Amino acid sequence: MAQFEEVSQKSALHPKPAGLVLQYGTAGFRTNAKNLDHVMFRMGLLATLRSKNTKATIGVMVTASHNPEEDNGVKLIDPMGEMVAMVWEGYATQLANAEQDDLLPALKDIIKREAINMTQEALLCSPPVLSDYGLVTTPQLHYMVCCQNTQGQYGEATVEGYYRKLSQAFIRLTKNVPNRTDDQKHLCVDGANGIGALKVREMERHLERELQISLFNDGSSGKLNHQCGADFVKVQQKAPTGVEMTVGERCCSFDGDADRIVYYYSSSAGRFHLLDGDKIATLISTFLKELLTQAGLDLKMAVVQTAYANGSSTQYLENTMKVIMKCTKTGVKHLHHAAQEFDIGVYFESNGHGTVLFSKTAEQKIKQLAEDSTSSDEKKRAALLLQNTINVINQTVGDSISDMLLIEAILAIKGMTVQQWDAIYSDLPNRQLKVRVSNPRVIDTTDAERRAVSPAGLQEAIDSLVKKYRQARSFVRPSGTEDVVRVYAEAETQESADALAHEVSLAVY
Ligand code: 16G
Ligand code: ZN
Repeated sequence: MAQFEEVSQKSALHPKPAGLVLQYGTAGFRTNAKNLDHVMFRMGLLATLRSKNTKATIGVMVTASHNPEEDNGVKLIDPMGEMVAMVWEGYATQLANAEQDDLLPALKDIIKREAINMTQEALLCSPPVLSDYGLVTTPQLHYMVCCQNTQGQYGEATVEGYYRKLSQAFIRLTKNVPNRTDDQKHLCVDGANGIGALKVREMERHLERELQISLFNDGSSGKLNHQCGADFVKVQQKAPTGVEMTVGERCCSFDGDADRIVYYYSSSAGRFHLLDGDKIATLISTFLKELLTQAGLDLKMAVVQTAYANGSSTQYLENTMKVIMKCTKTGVKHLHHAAQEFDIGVYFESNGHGTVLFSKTAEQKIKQLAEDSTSSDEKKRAALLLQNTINVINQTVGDSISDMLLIEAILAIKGMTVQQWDAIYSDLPNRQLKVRVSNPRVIDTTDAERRAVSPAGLQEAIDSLVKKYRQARSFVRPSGTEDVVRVYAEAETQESADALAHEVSLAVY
């Protein structure tokens, strides 16, 4: 067929570097930008096939998220705004690694396996190609793909539509909160010198001064993700450079493509306080649980975390808040799928990636109650708050801007300071290390990455090290984005957590 010949000719213009082998990892392909030309071309092909296969619009996001500036990445977004289905990740790896002569057979193999009708029209939306949305954040693209495929039911499939939907909900949530001071309306944002900086400025114009942002690391001078951004703050447990923090002031950091957020402040003693994804999940689930009780709605809510969740957060949510807790493997797709099992699924990774999912039933029950003229004022108020909460949330994926608006609204409604939020529970001191070994994948894990099943003897070694410390826990897992093994340890004191992490990393060699 002529179309295959054309693919072959065009592909020769985007040659694969000899010997290069890449993998569609936890969140797509990600490596030095100079090695990605052939991958970008081939992901265009794969996205076309996926679109024909699903008869829906597919998203192609070009970003390296929180990686250094010289890196780039690409990932595909499925029709409902979700990460592309697992079996297609395998196809992506296959296509990316095919030598020029093997490309057509690889394409034909996918077409055959998925029984794709090649006469079916393909629809794509992506920043730099085809239906071109220009520069947008990762979650904005997820949102627009979902809107496009639900005929606008989820919202209008434009960036403006996104701003309008989220800002209206935020204003409804906050406008009638009495006595909000200027301090409460003010927030410092570290844009990681990424796209989120540009977009949060655009969003701010829609917020009618209900939120006033001091924006730092806005991309005008600093380097992307360099000494700043959510990943830097979380891993280093310190403030980003470029942010002028005053004591006690609420600050947050986005990552490079604005799908993660962490909050922090510094105390008068100069101590840095981090409020990560676990604290965010706690704040949001507590708020939702209170509203469900007030509304008298019997909906099943769960919080989904990963092995990295601080032990104190799990303990607090499970034992004090009596919330259903789930633990999954690292990577948004795993948390997202687990959260879909409930009426309301709150999911967050400690690194600040997360959102809330509402089932159709939950949304309907909330809507019914909000419109029911016979229900009490208290119930109605709770139902309206829940409705606006749903609209401020980007349910397709974790979203720095949307999460920020939700958190700001909750703090406003509850009249809570960042210090009060922080005091809900105290984090157990913890340490993360990475270990370079010749083949990280010899480590195989089970129980949502909390236990190692191979190599033999490793888990027993970890168990006996953990026993030496109080309130201790540790696990190891191969990274899905770097060629390293990650080690996590937590314990009663920072010294113990540091020592345990160090000892476990020695056991990995
Ligand atoms: C990717 C994942 C993130 C995960 C991280 C783990 C998405 C969108 N992003 O950034 O959720 O926490 O990888 O990296 O899924 P690691 O495997 O190197 O520890
Ligand atoms: Zn990201």
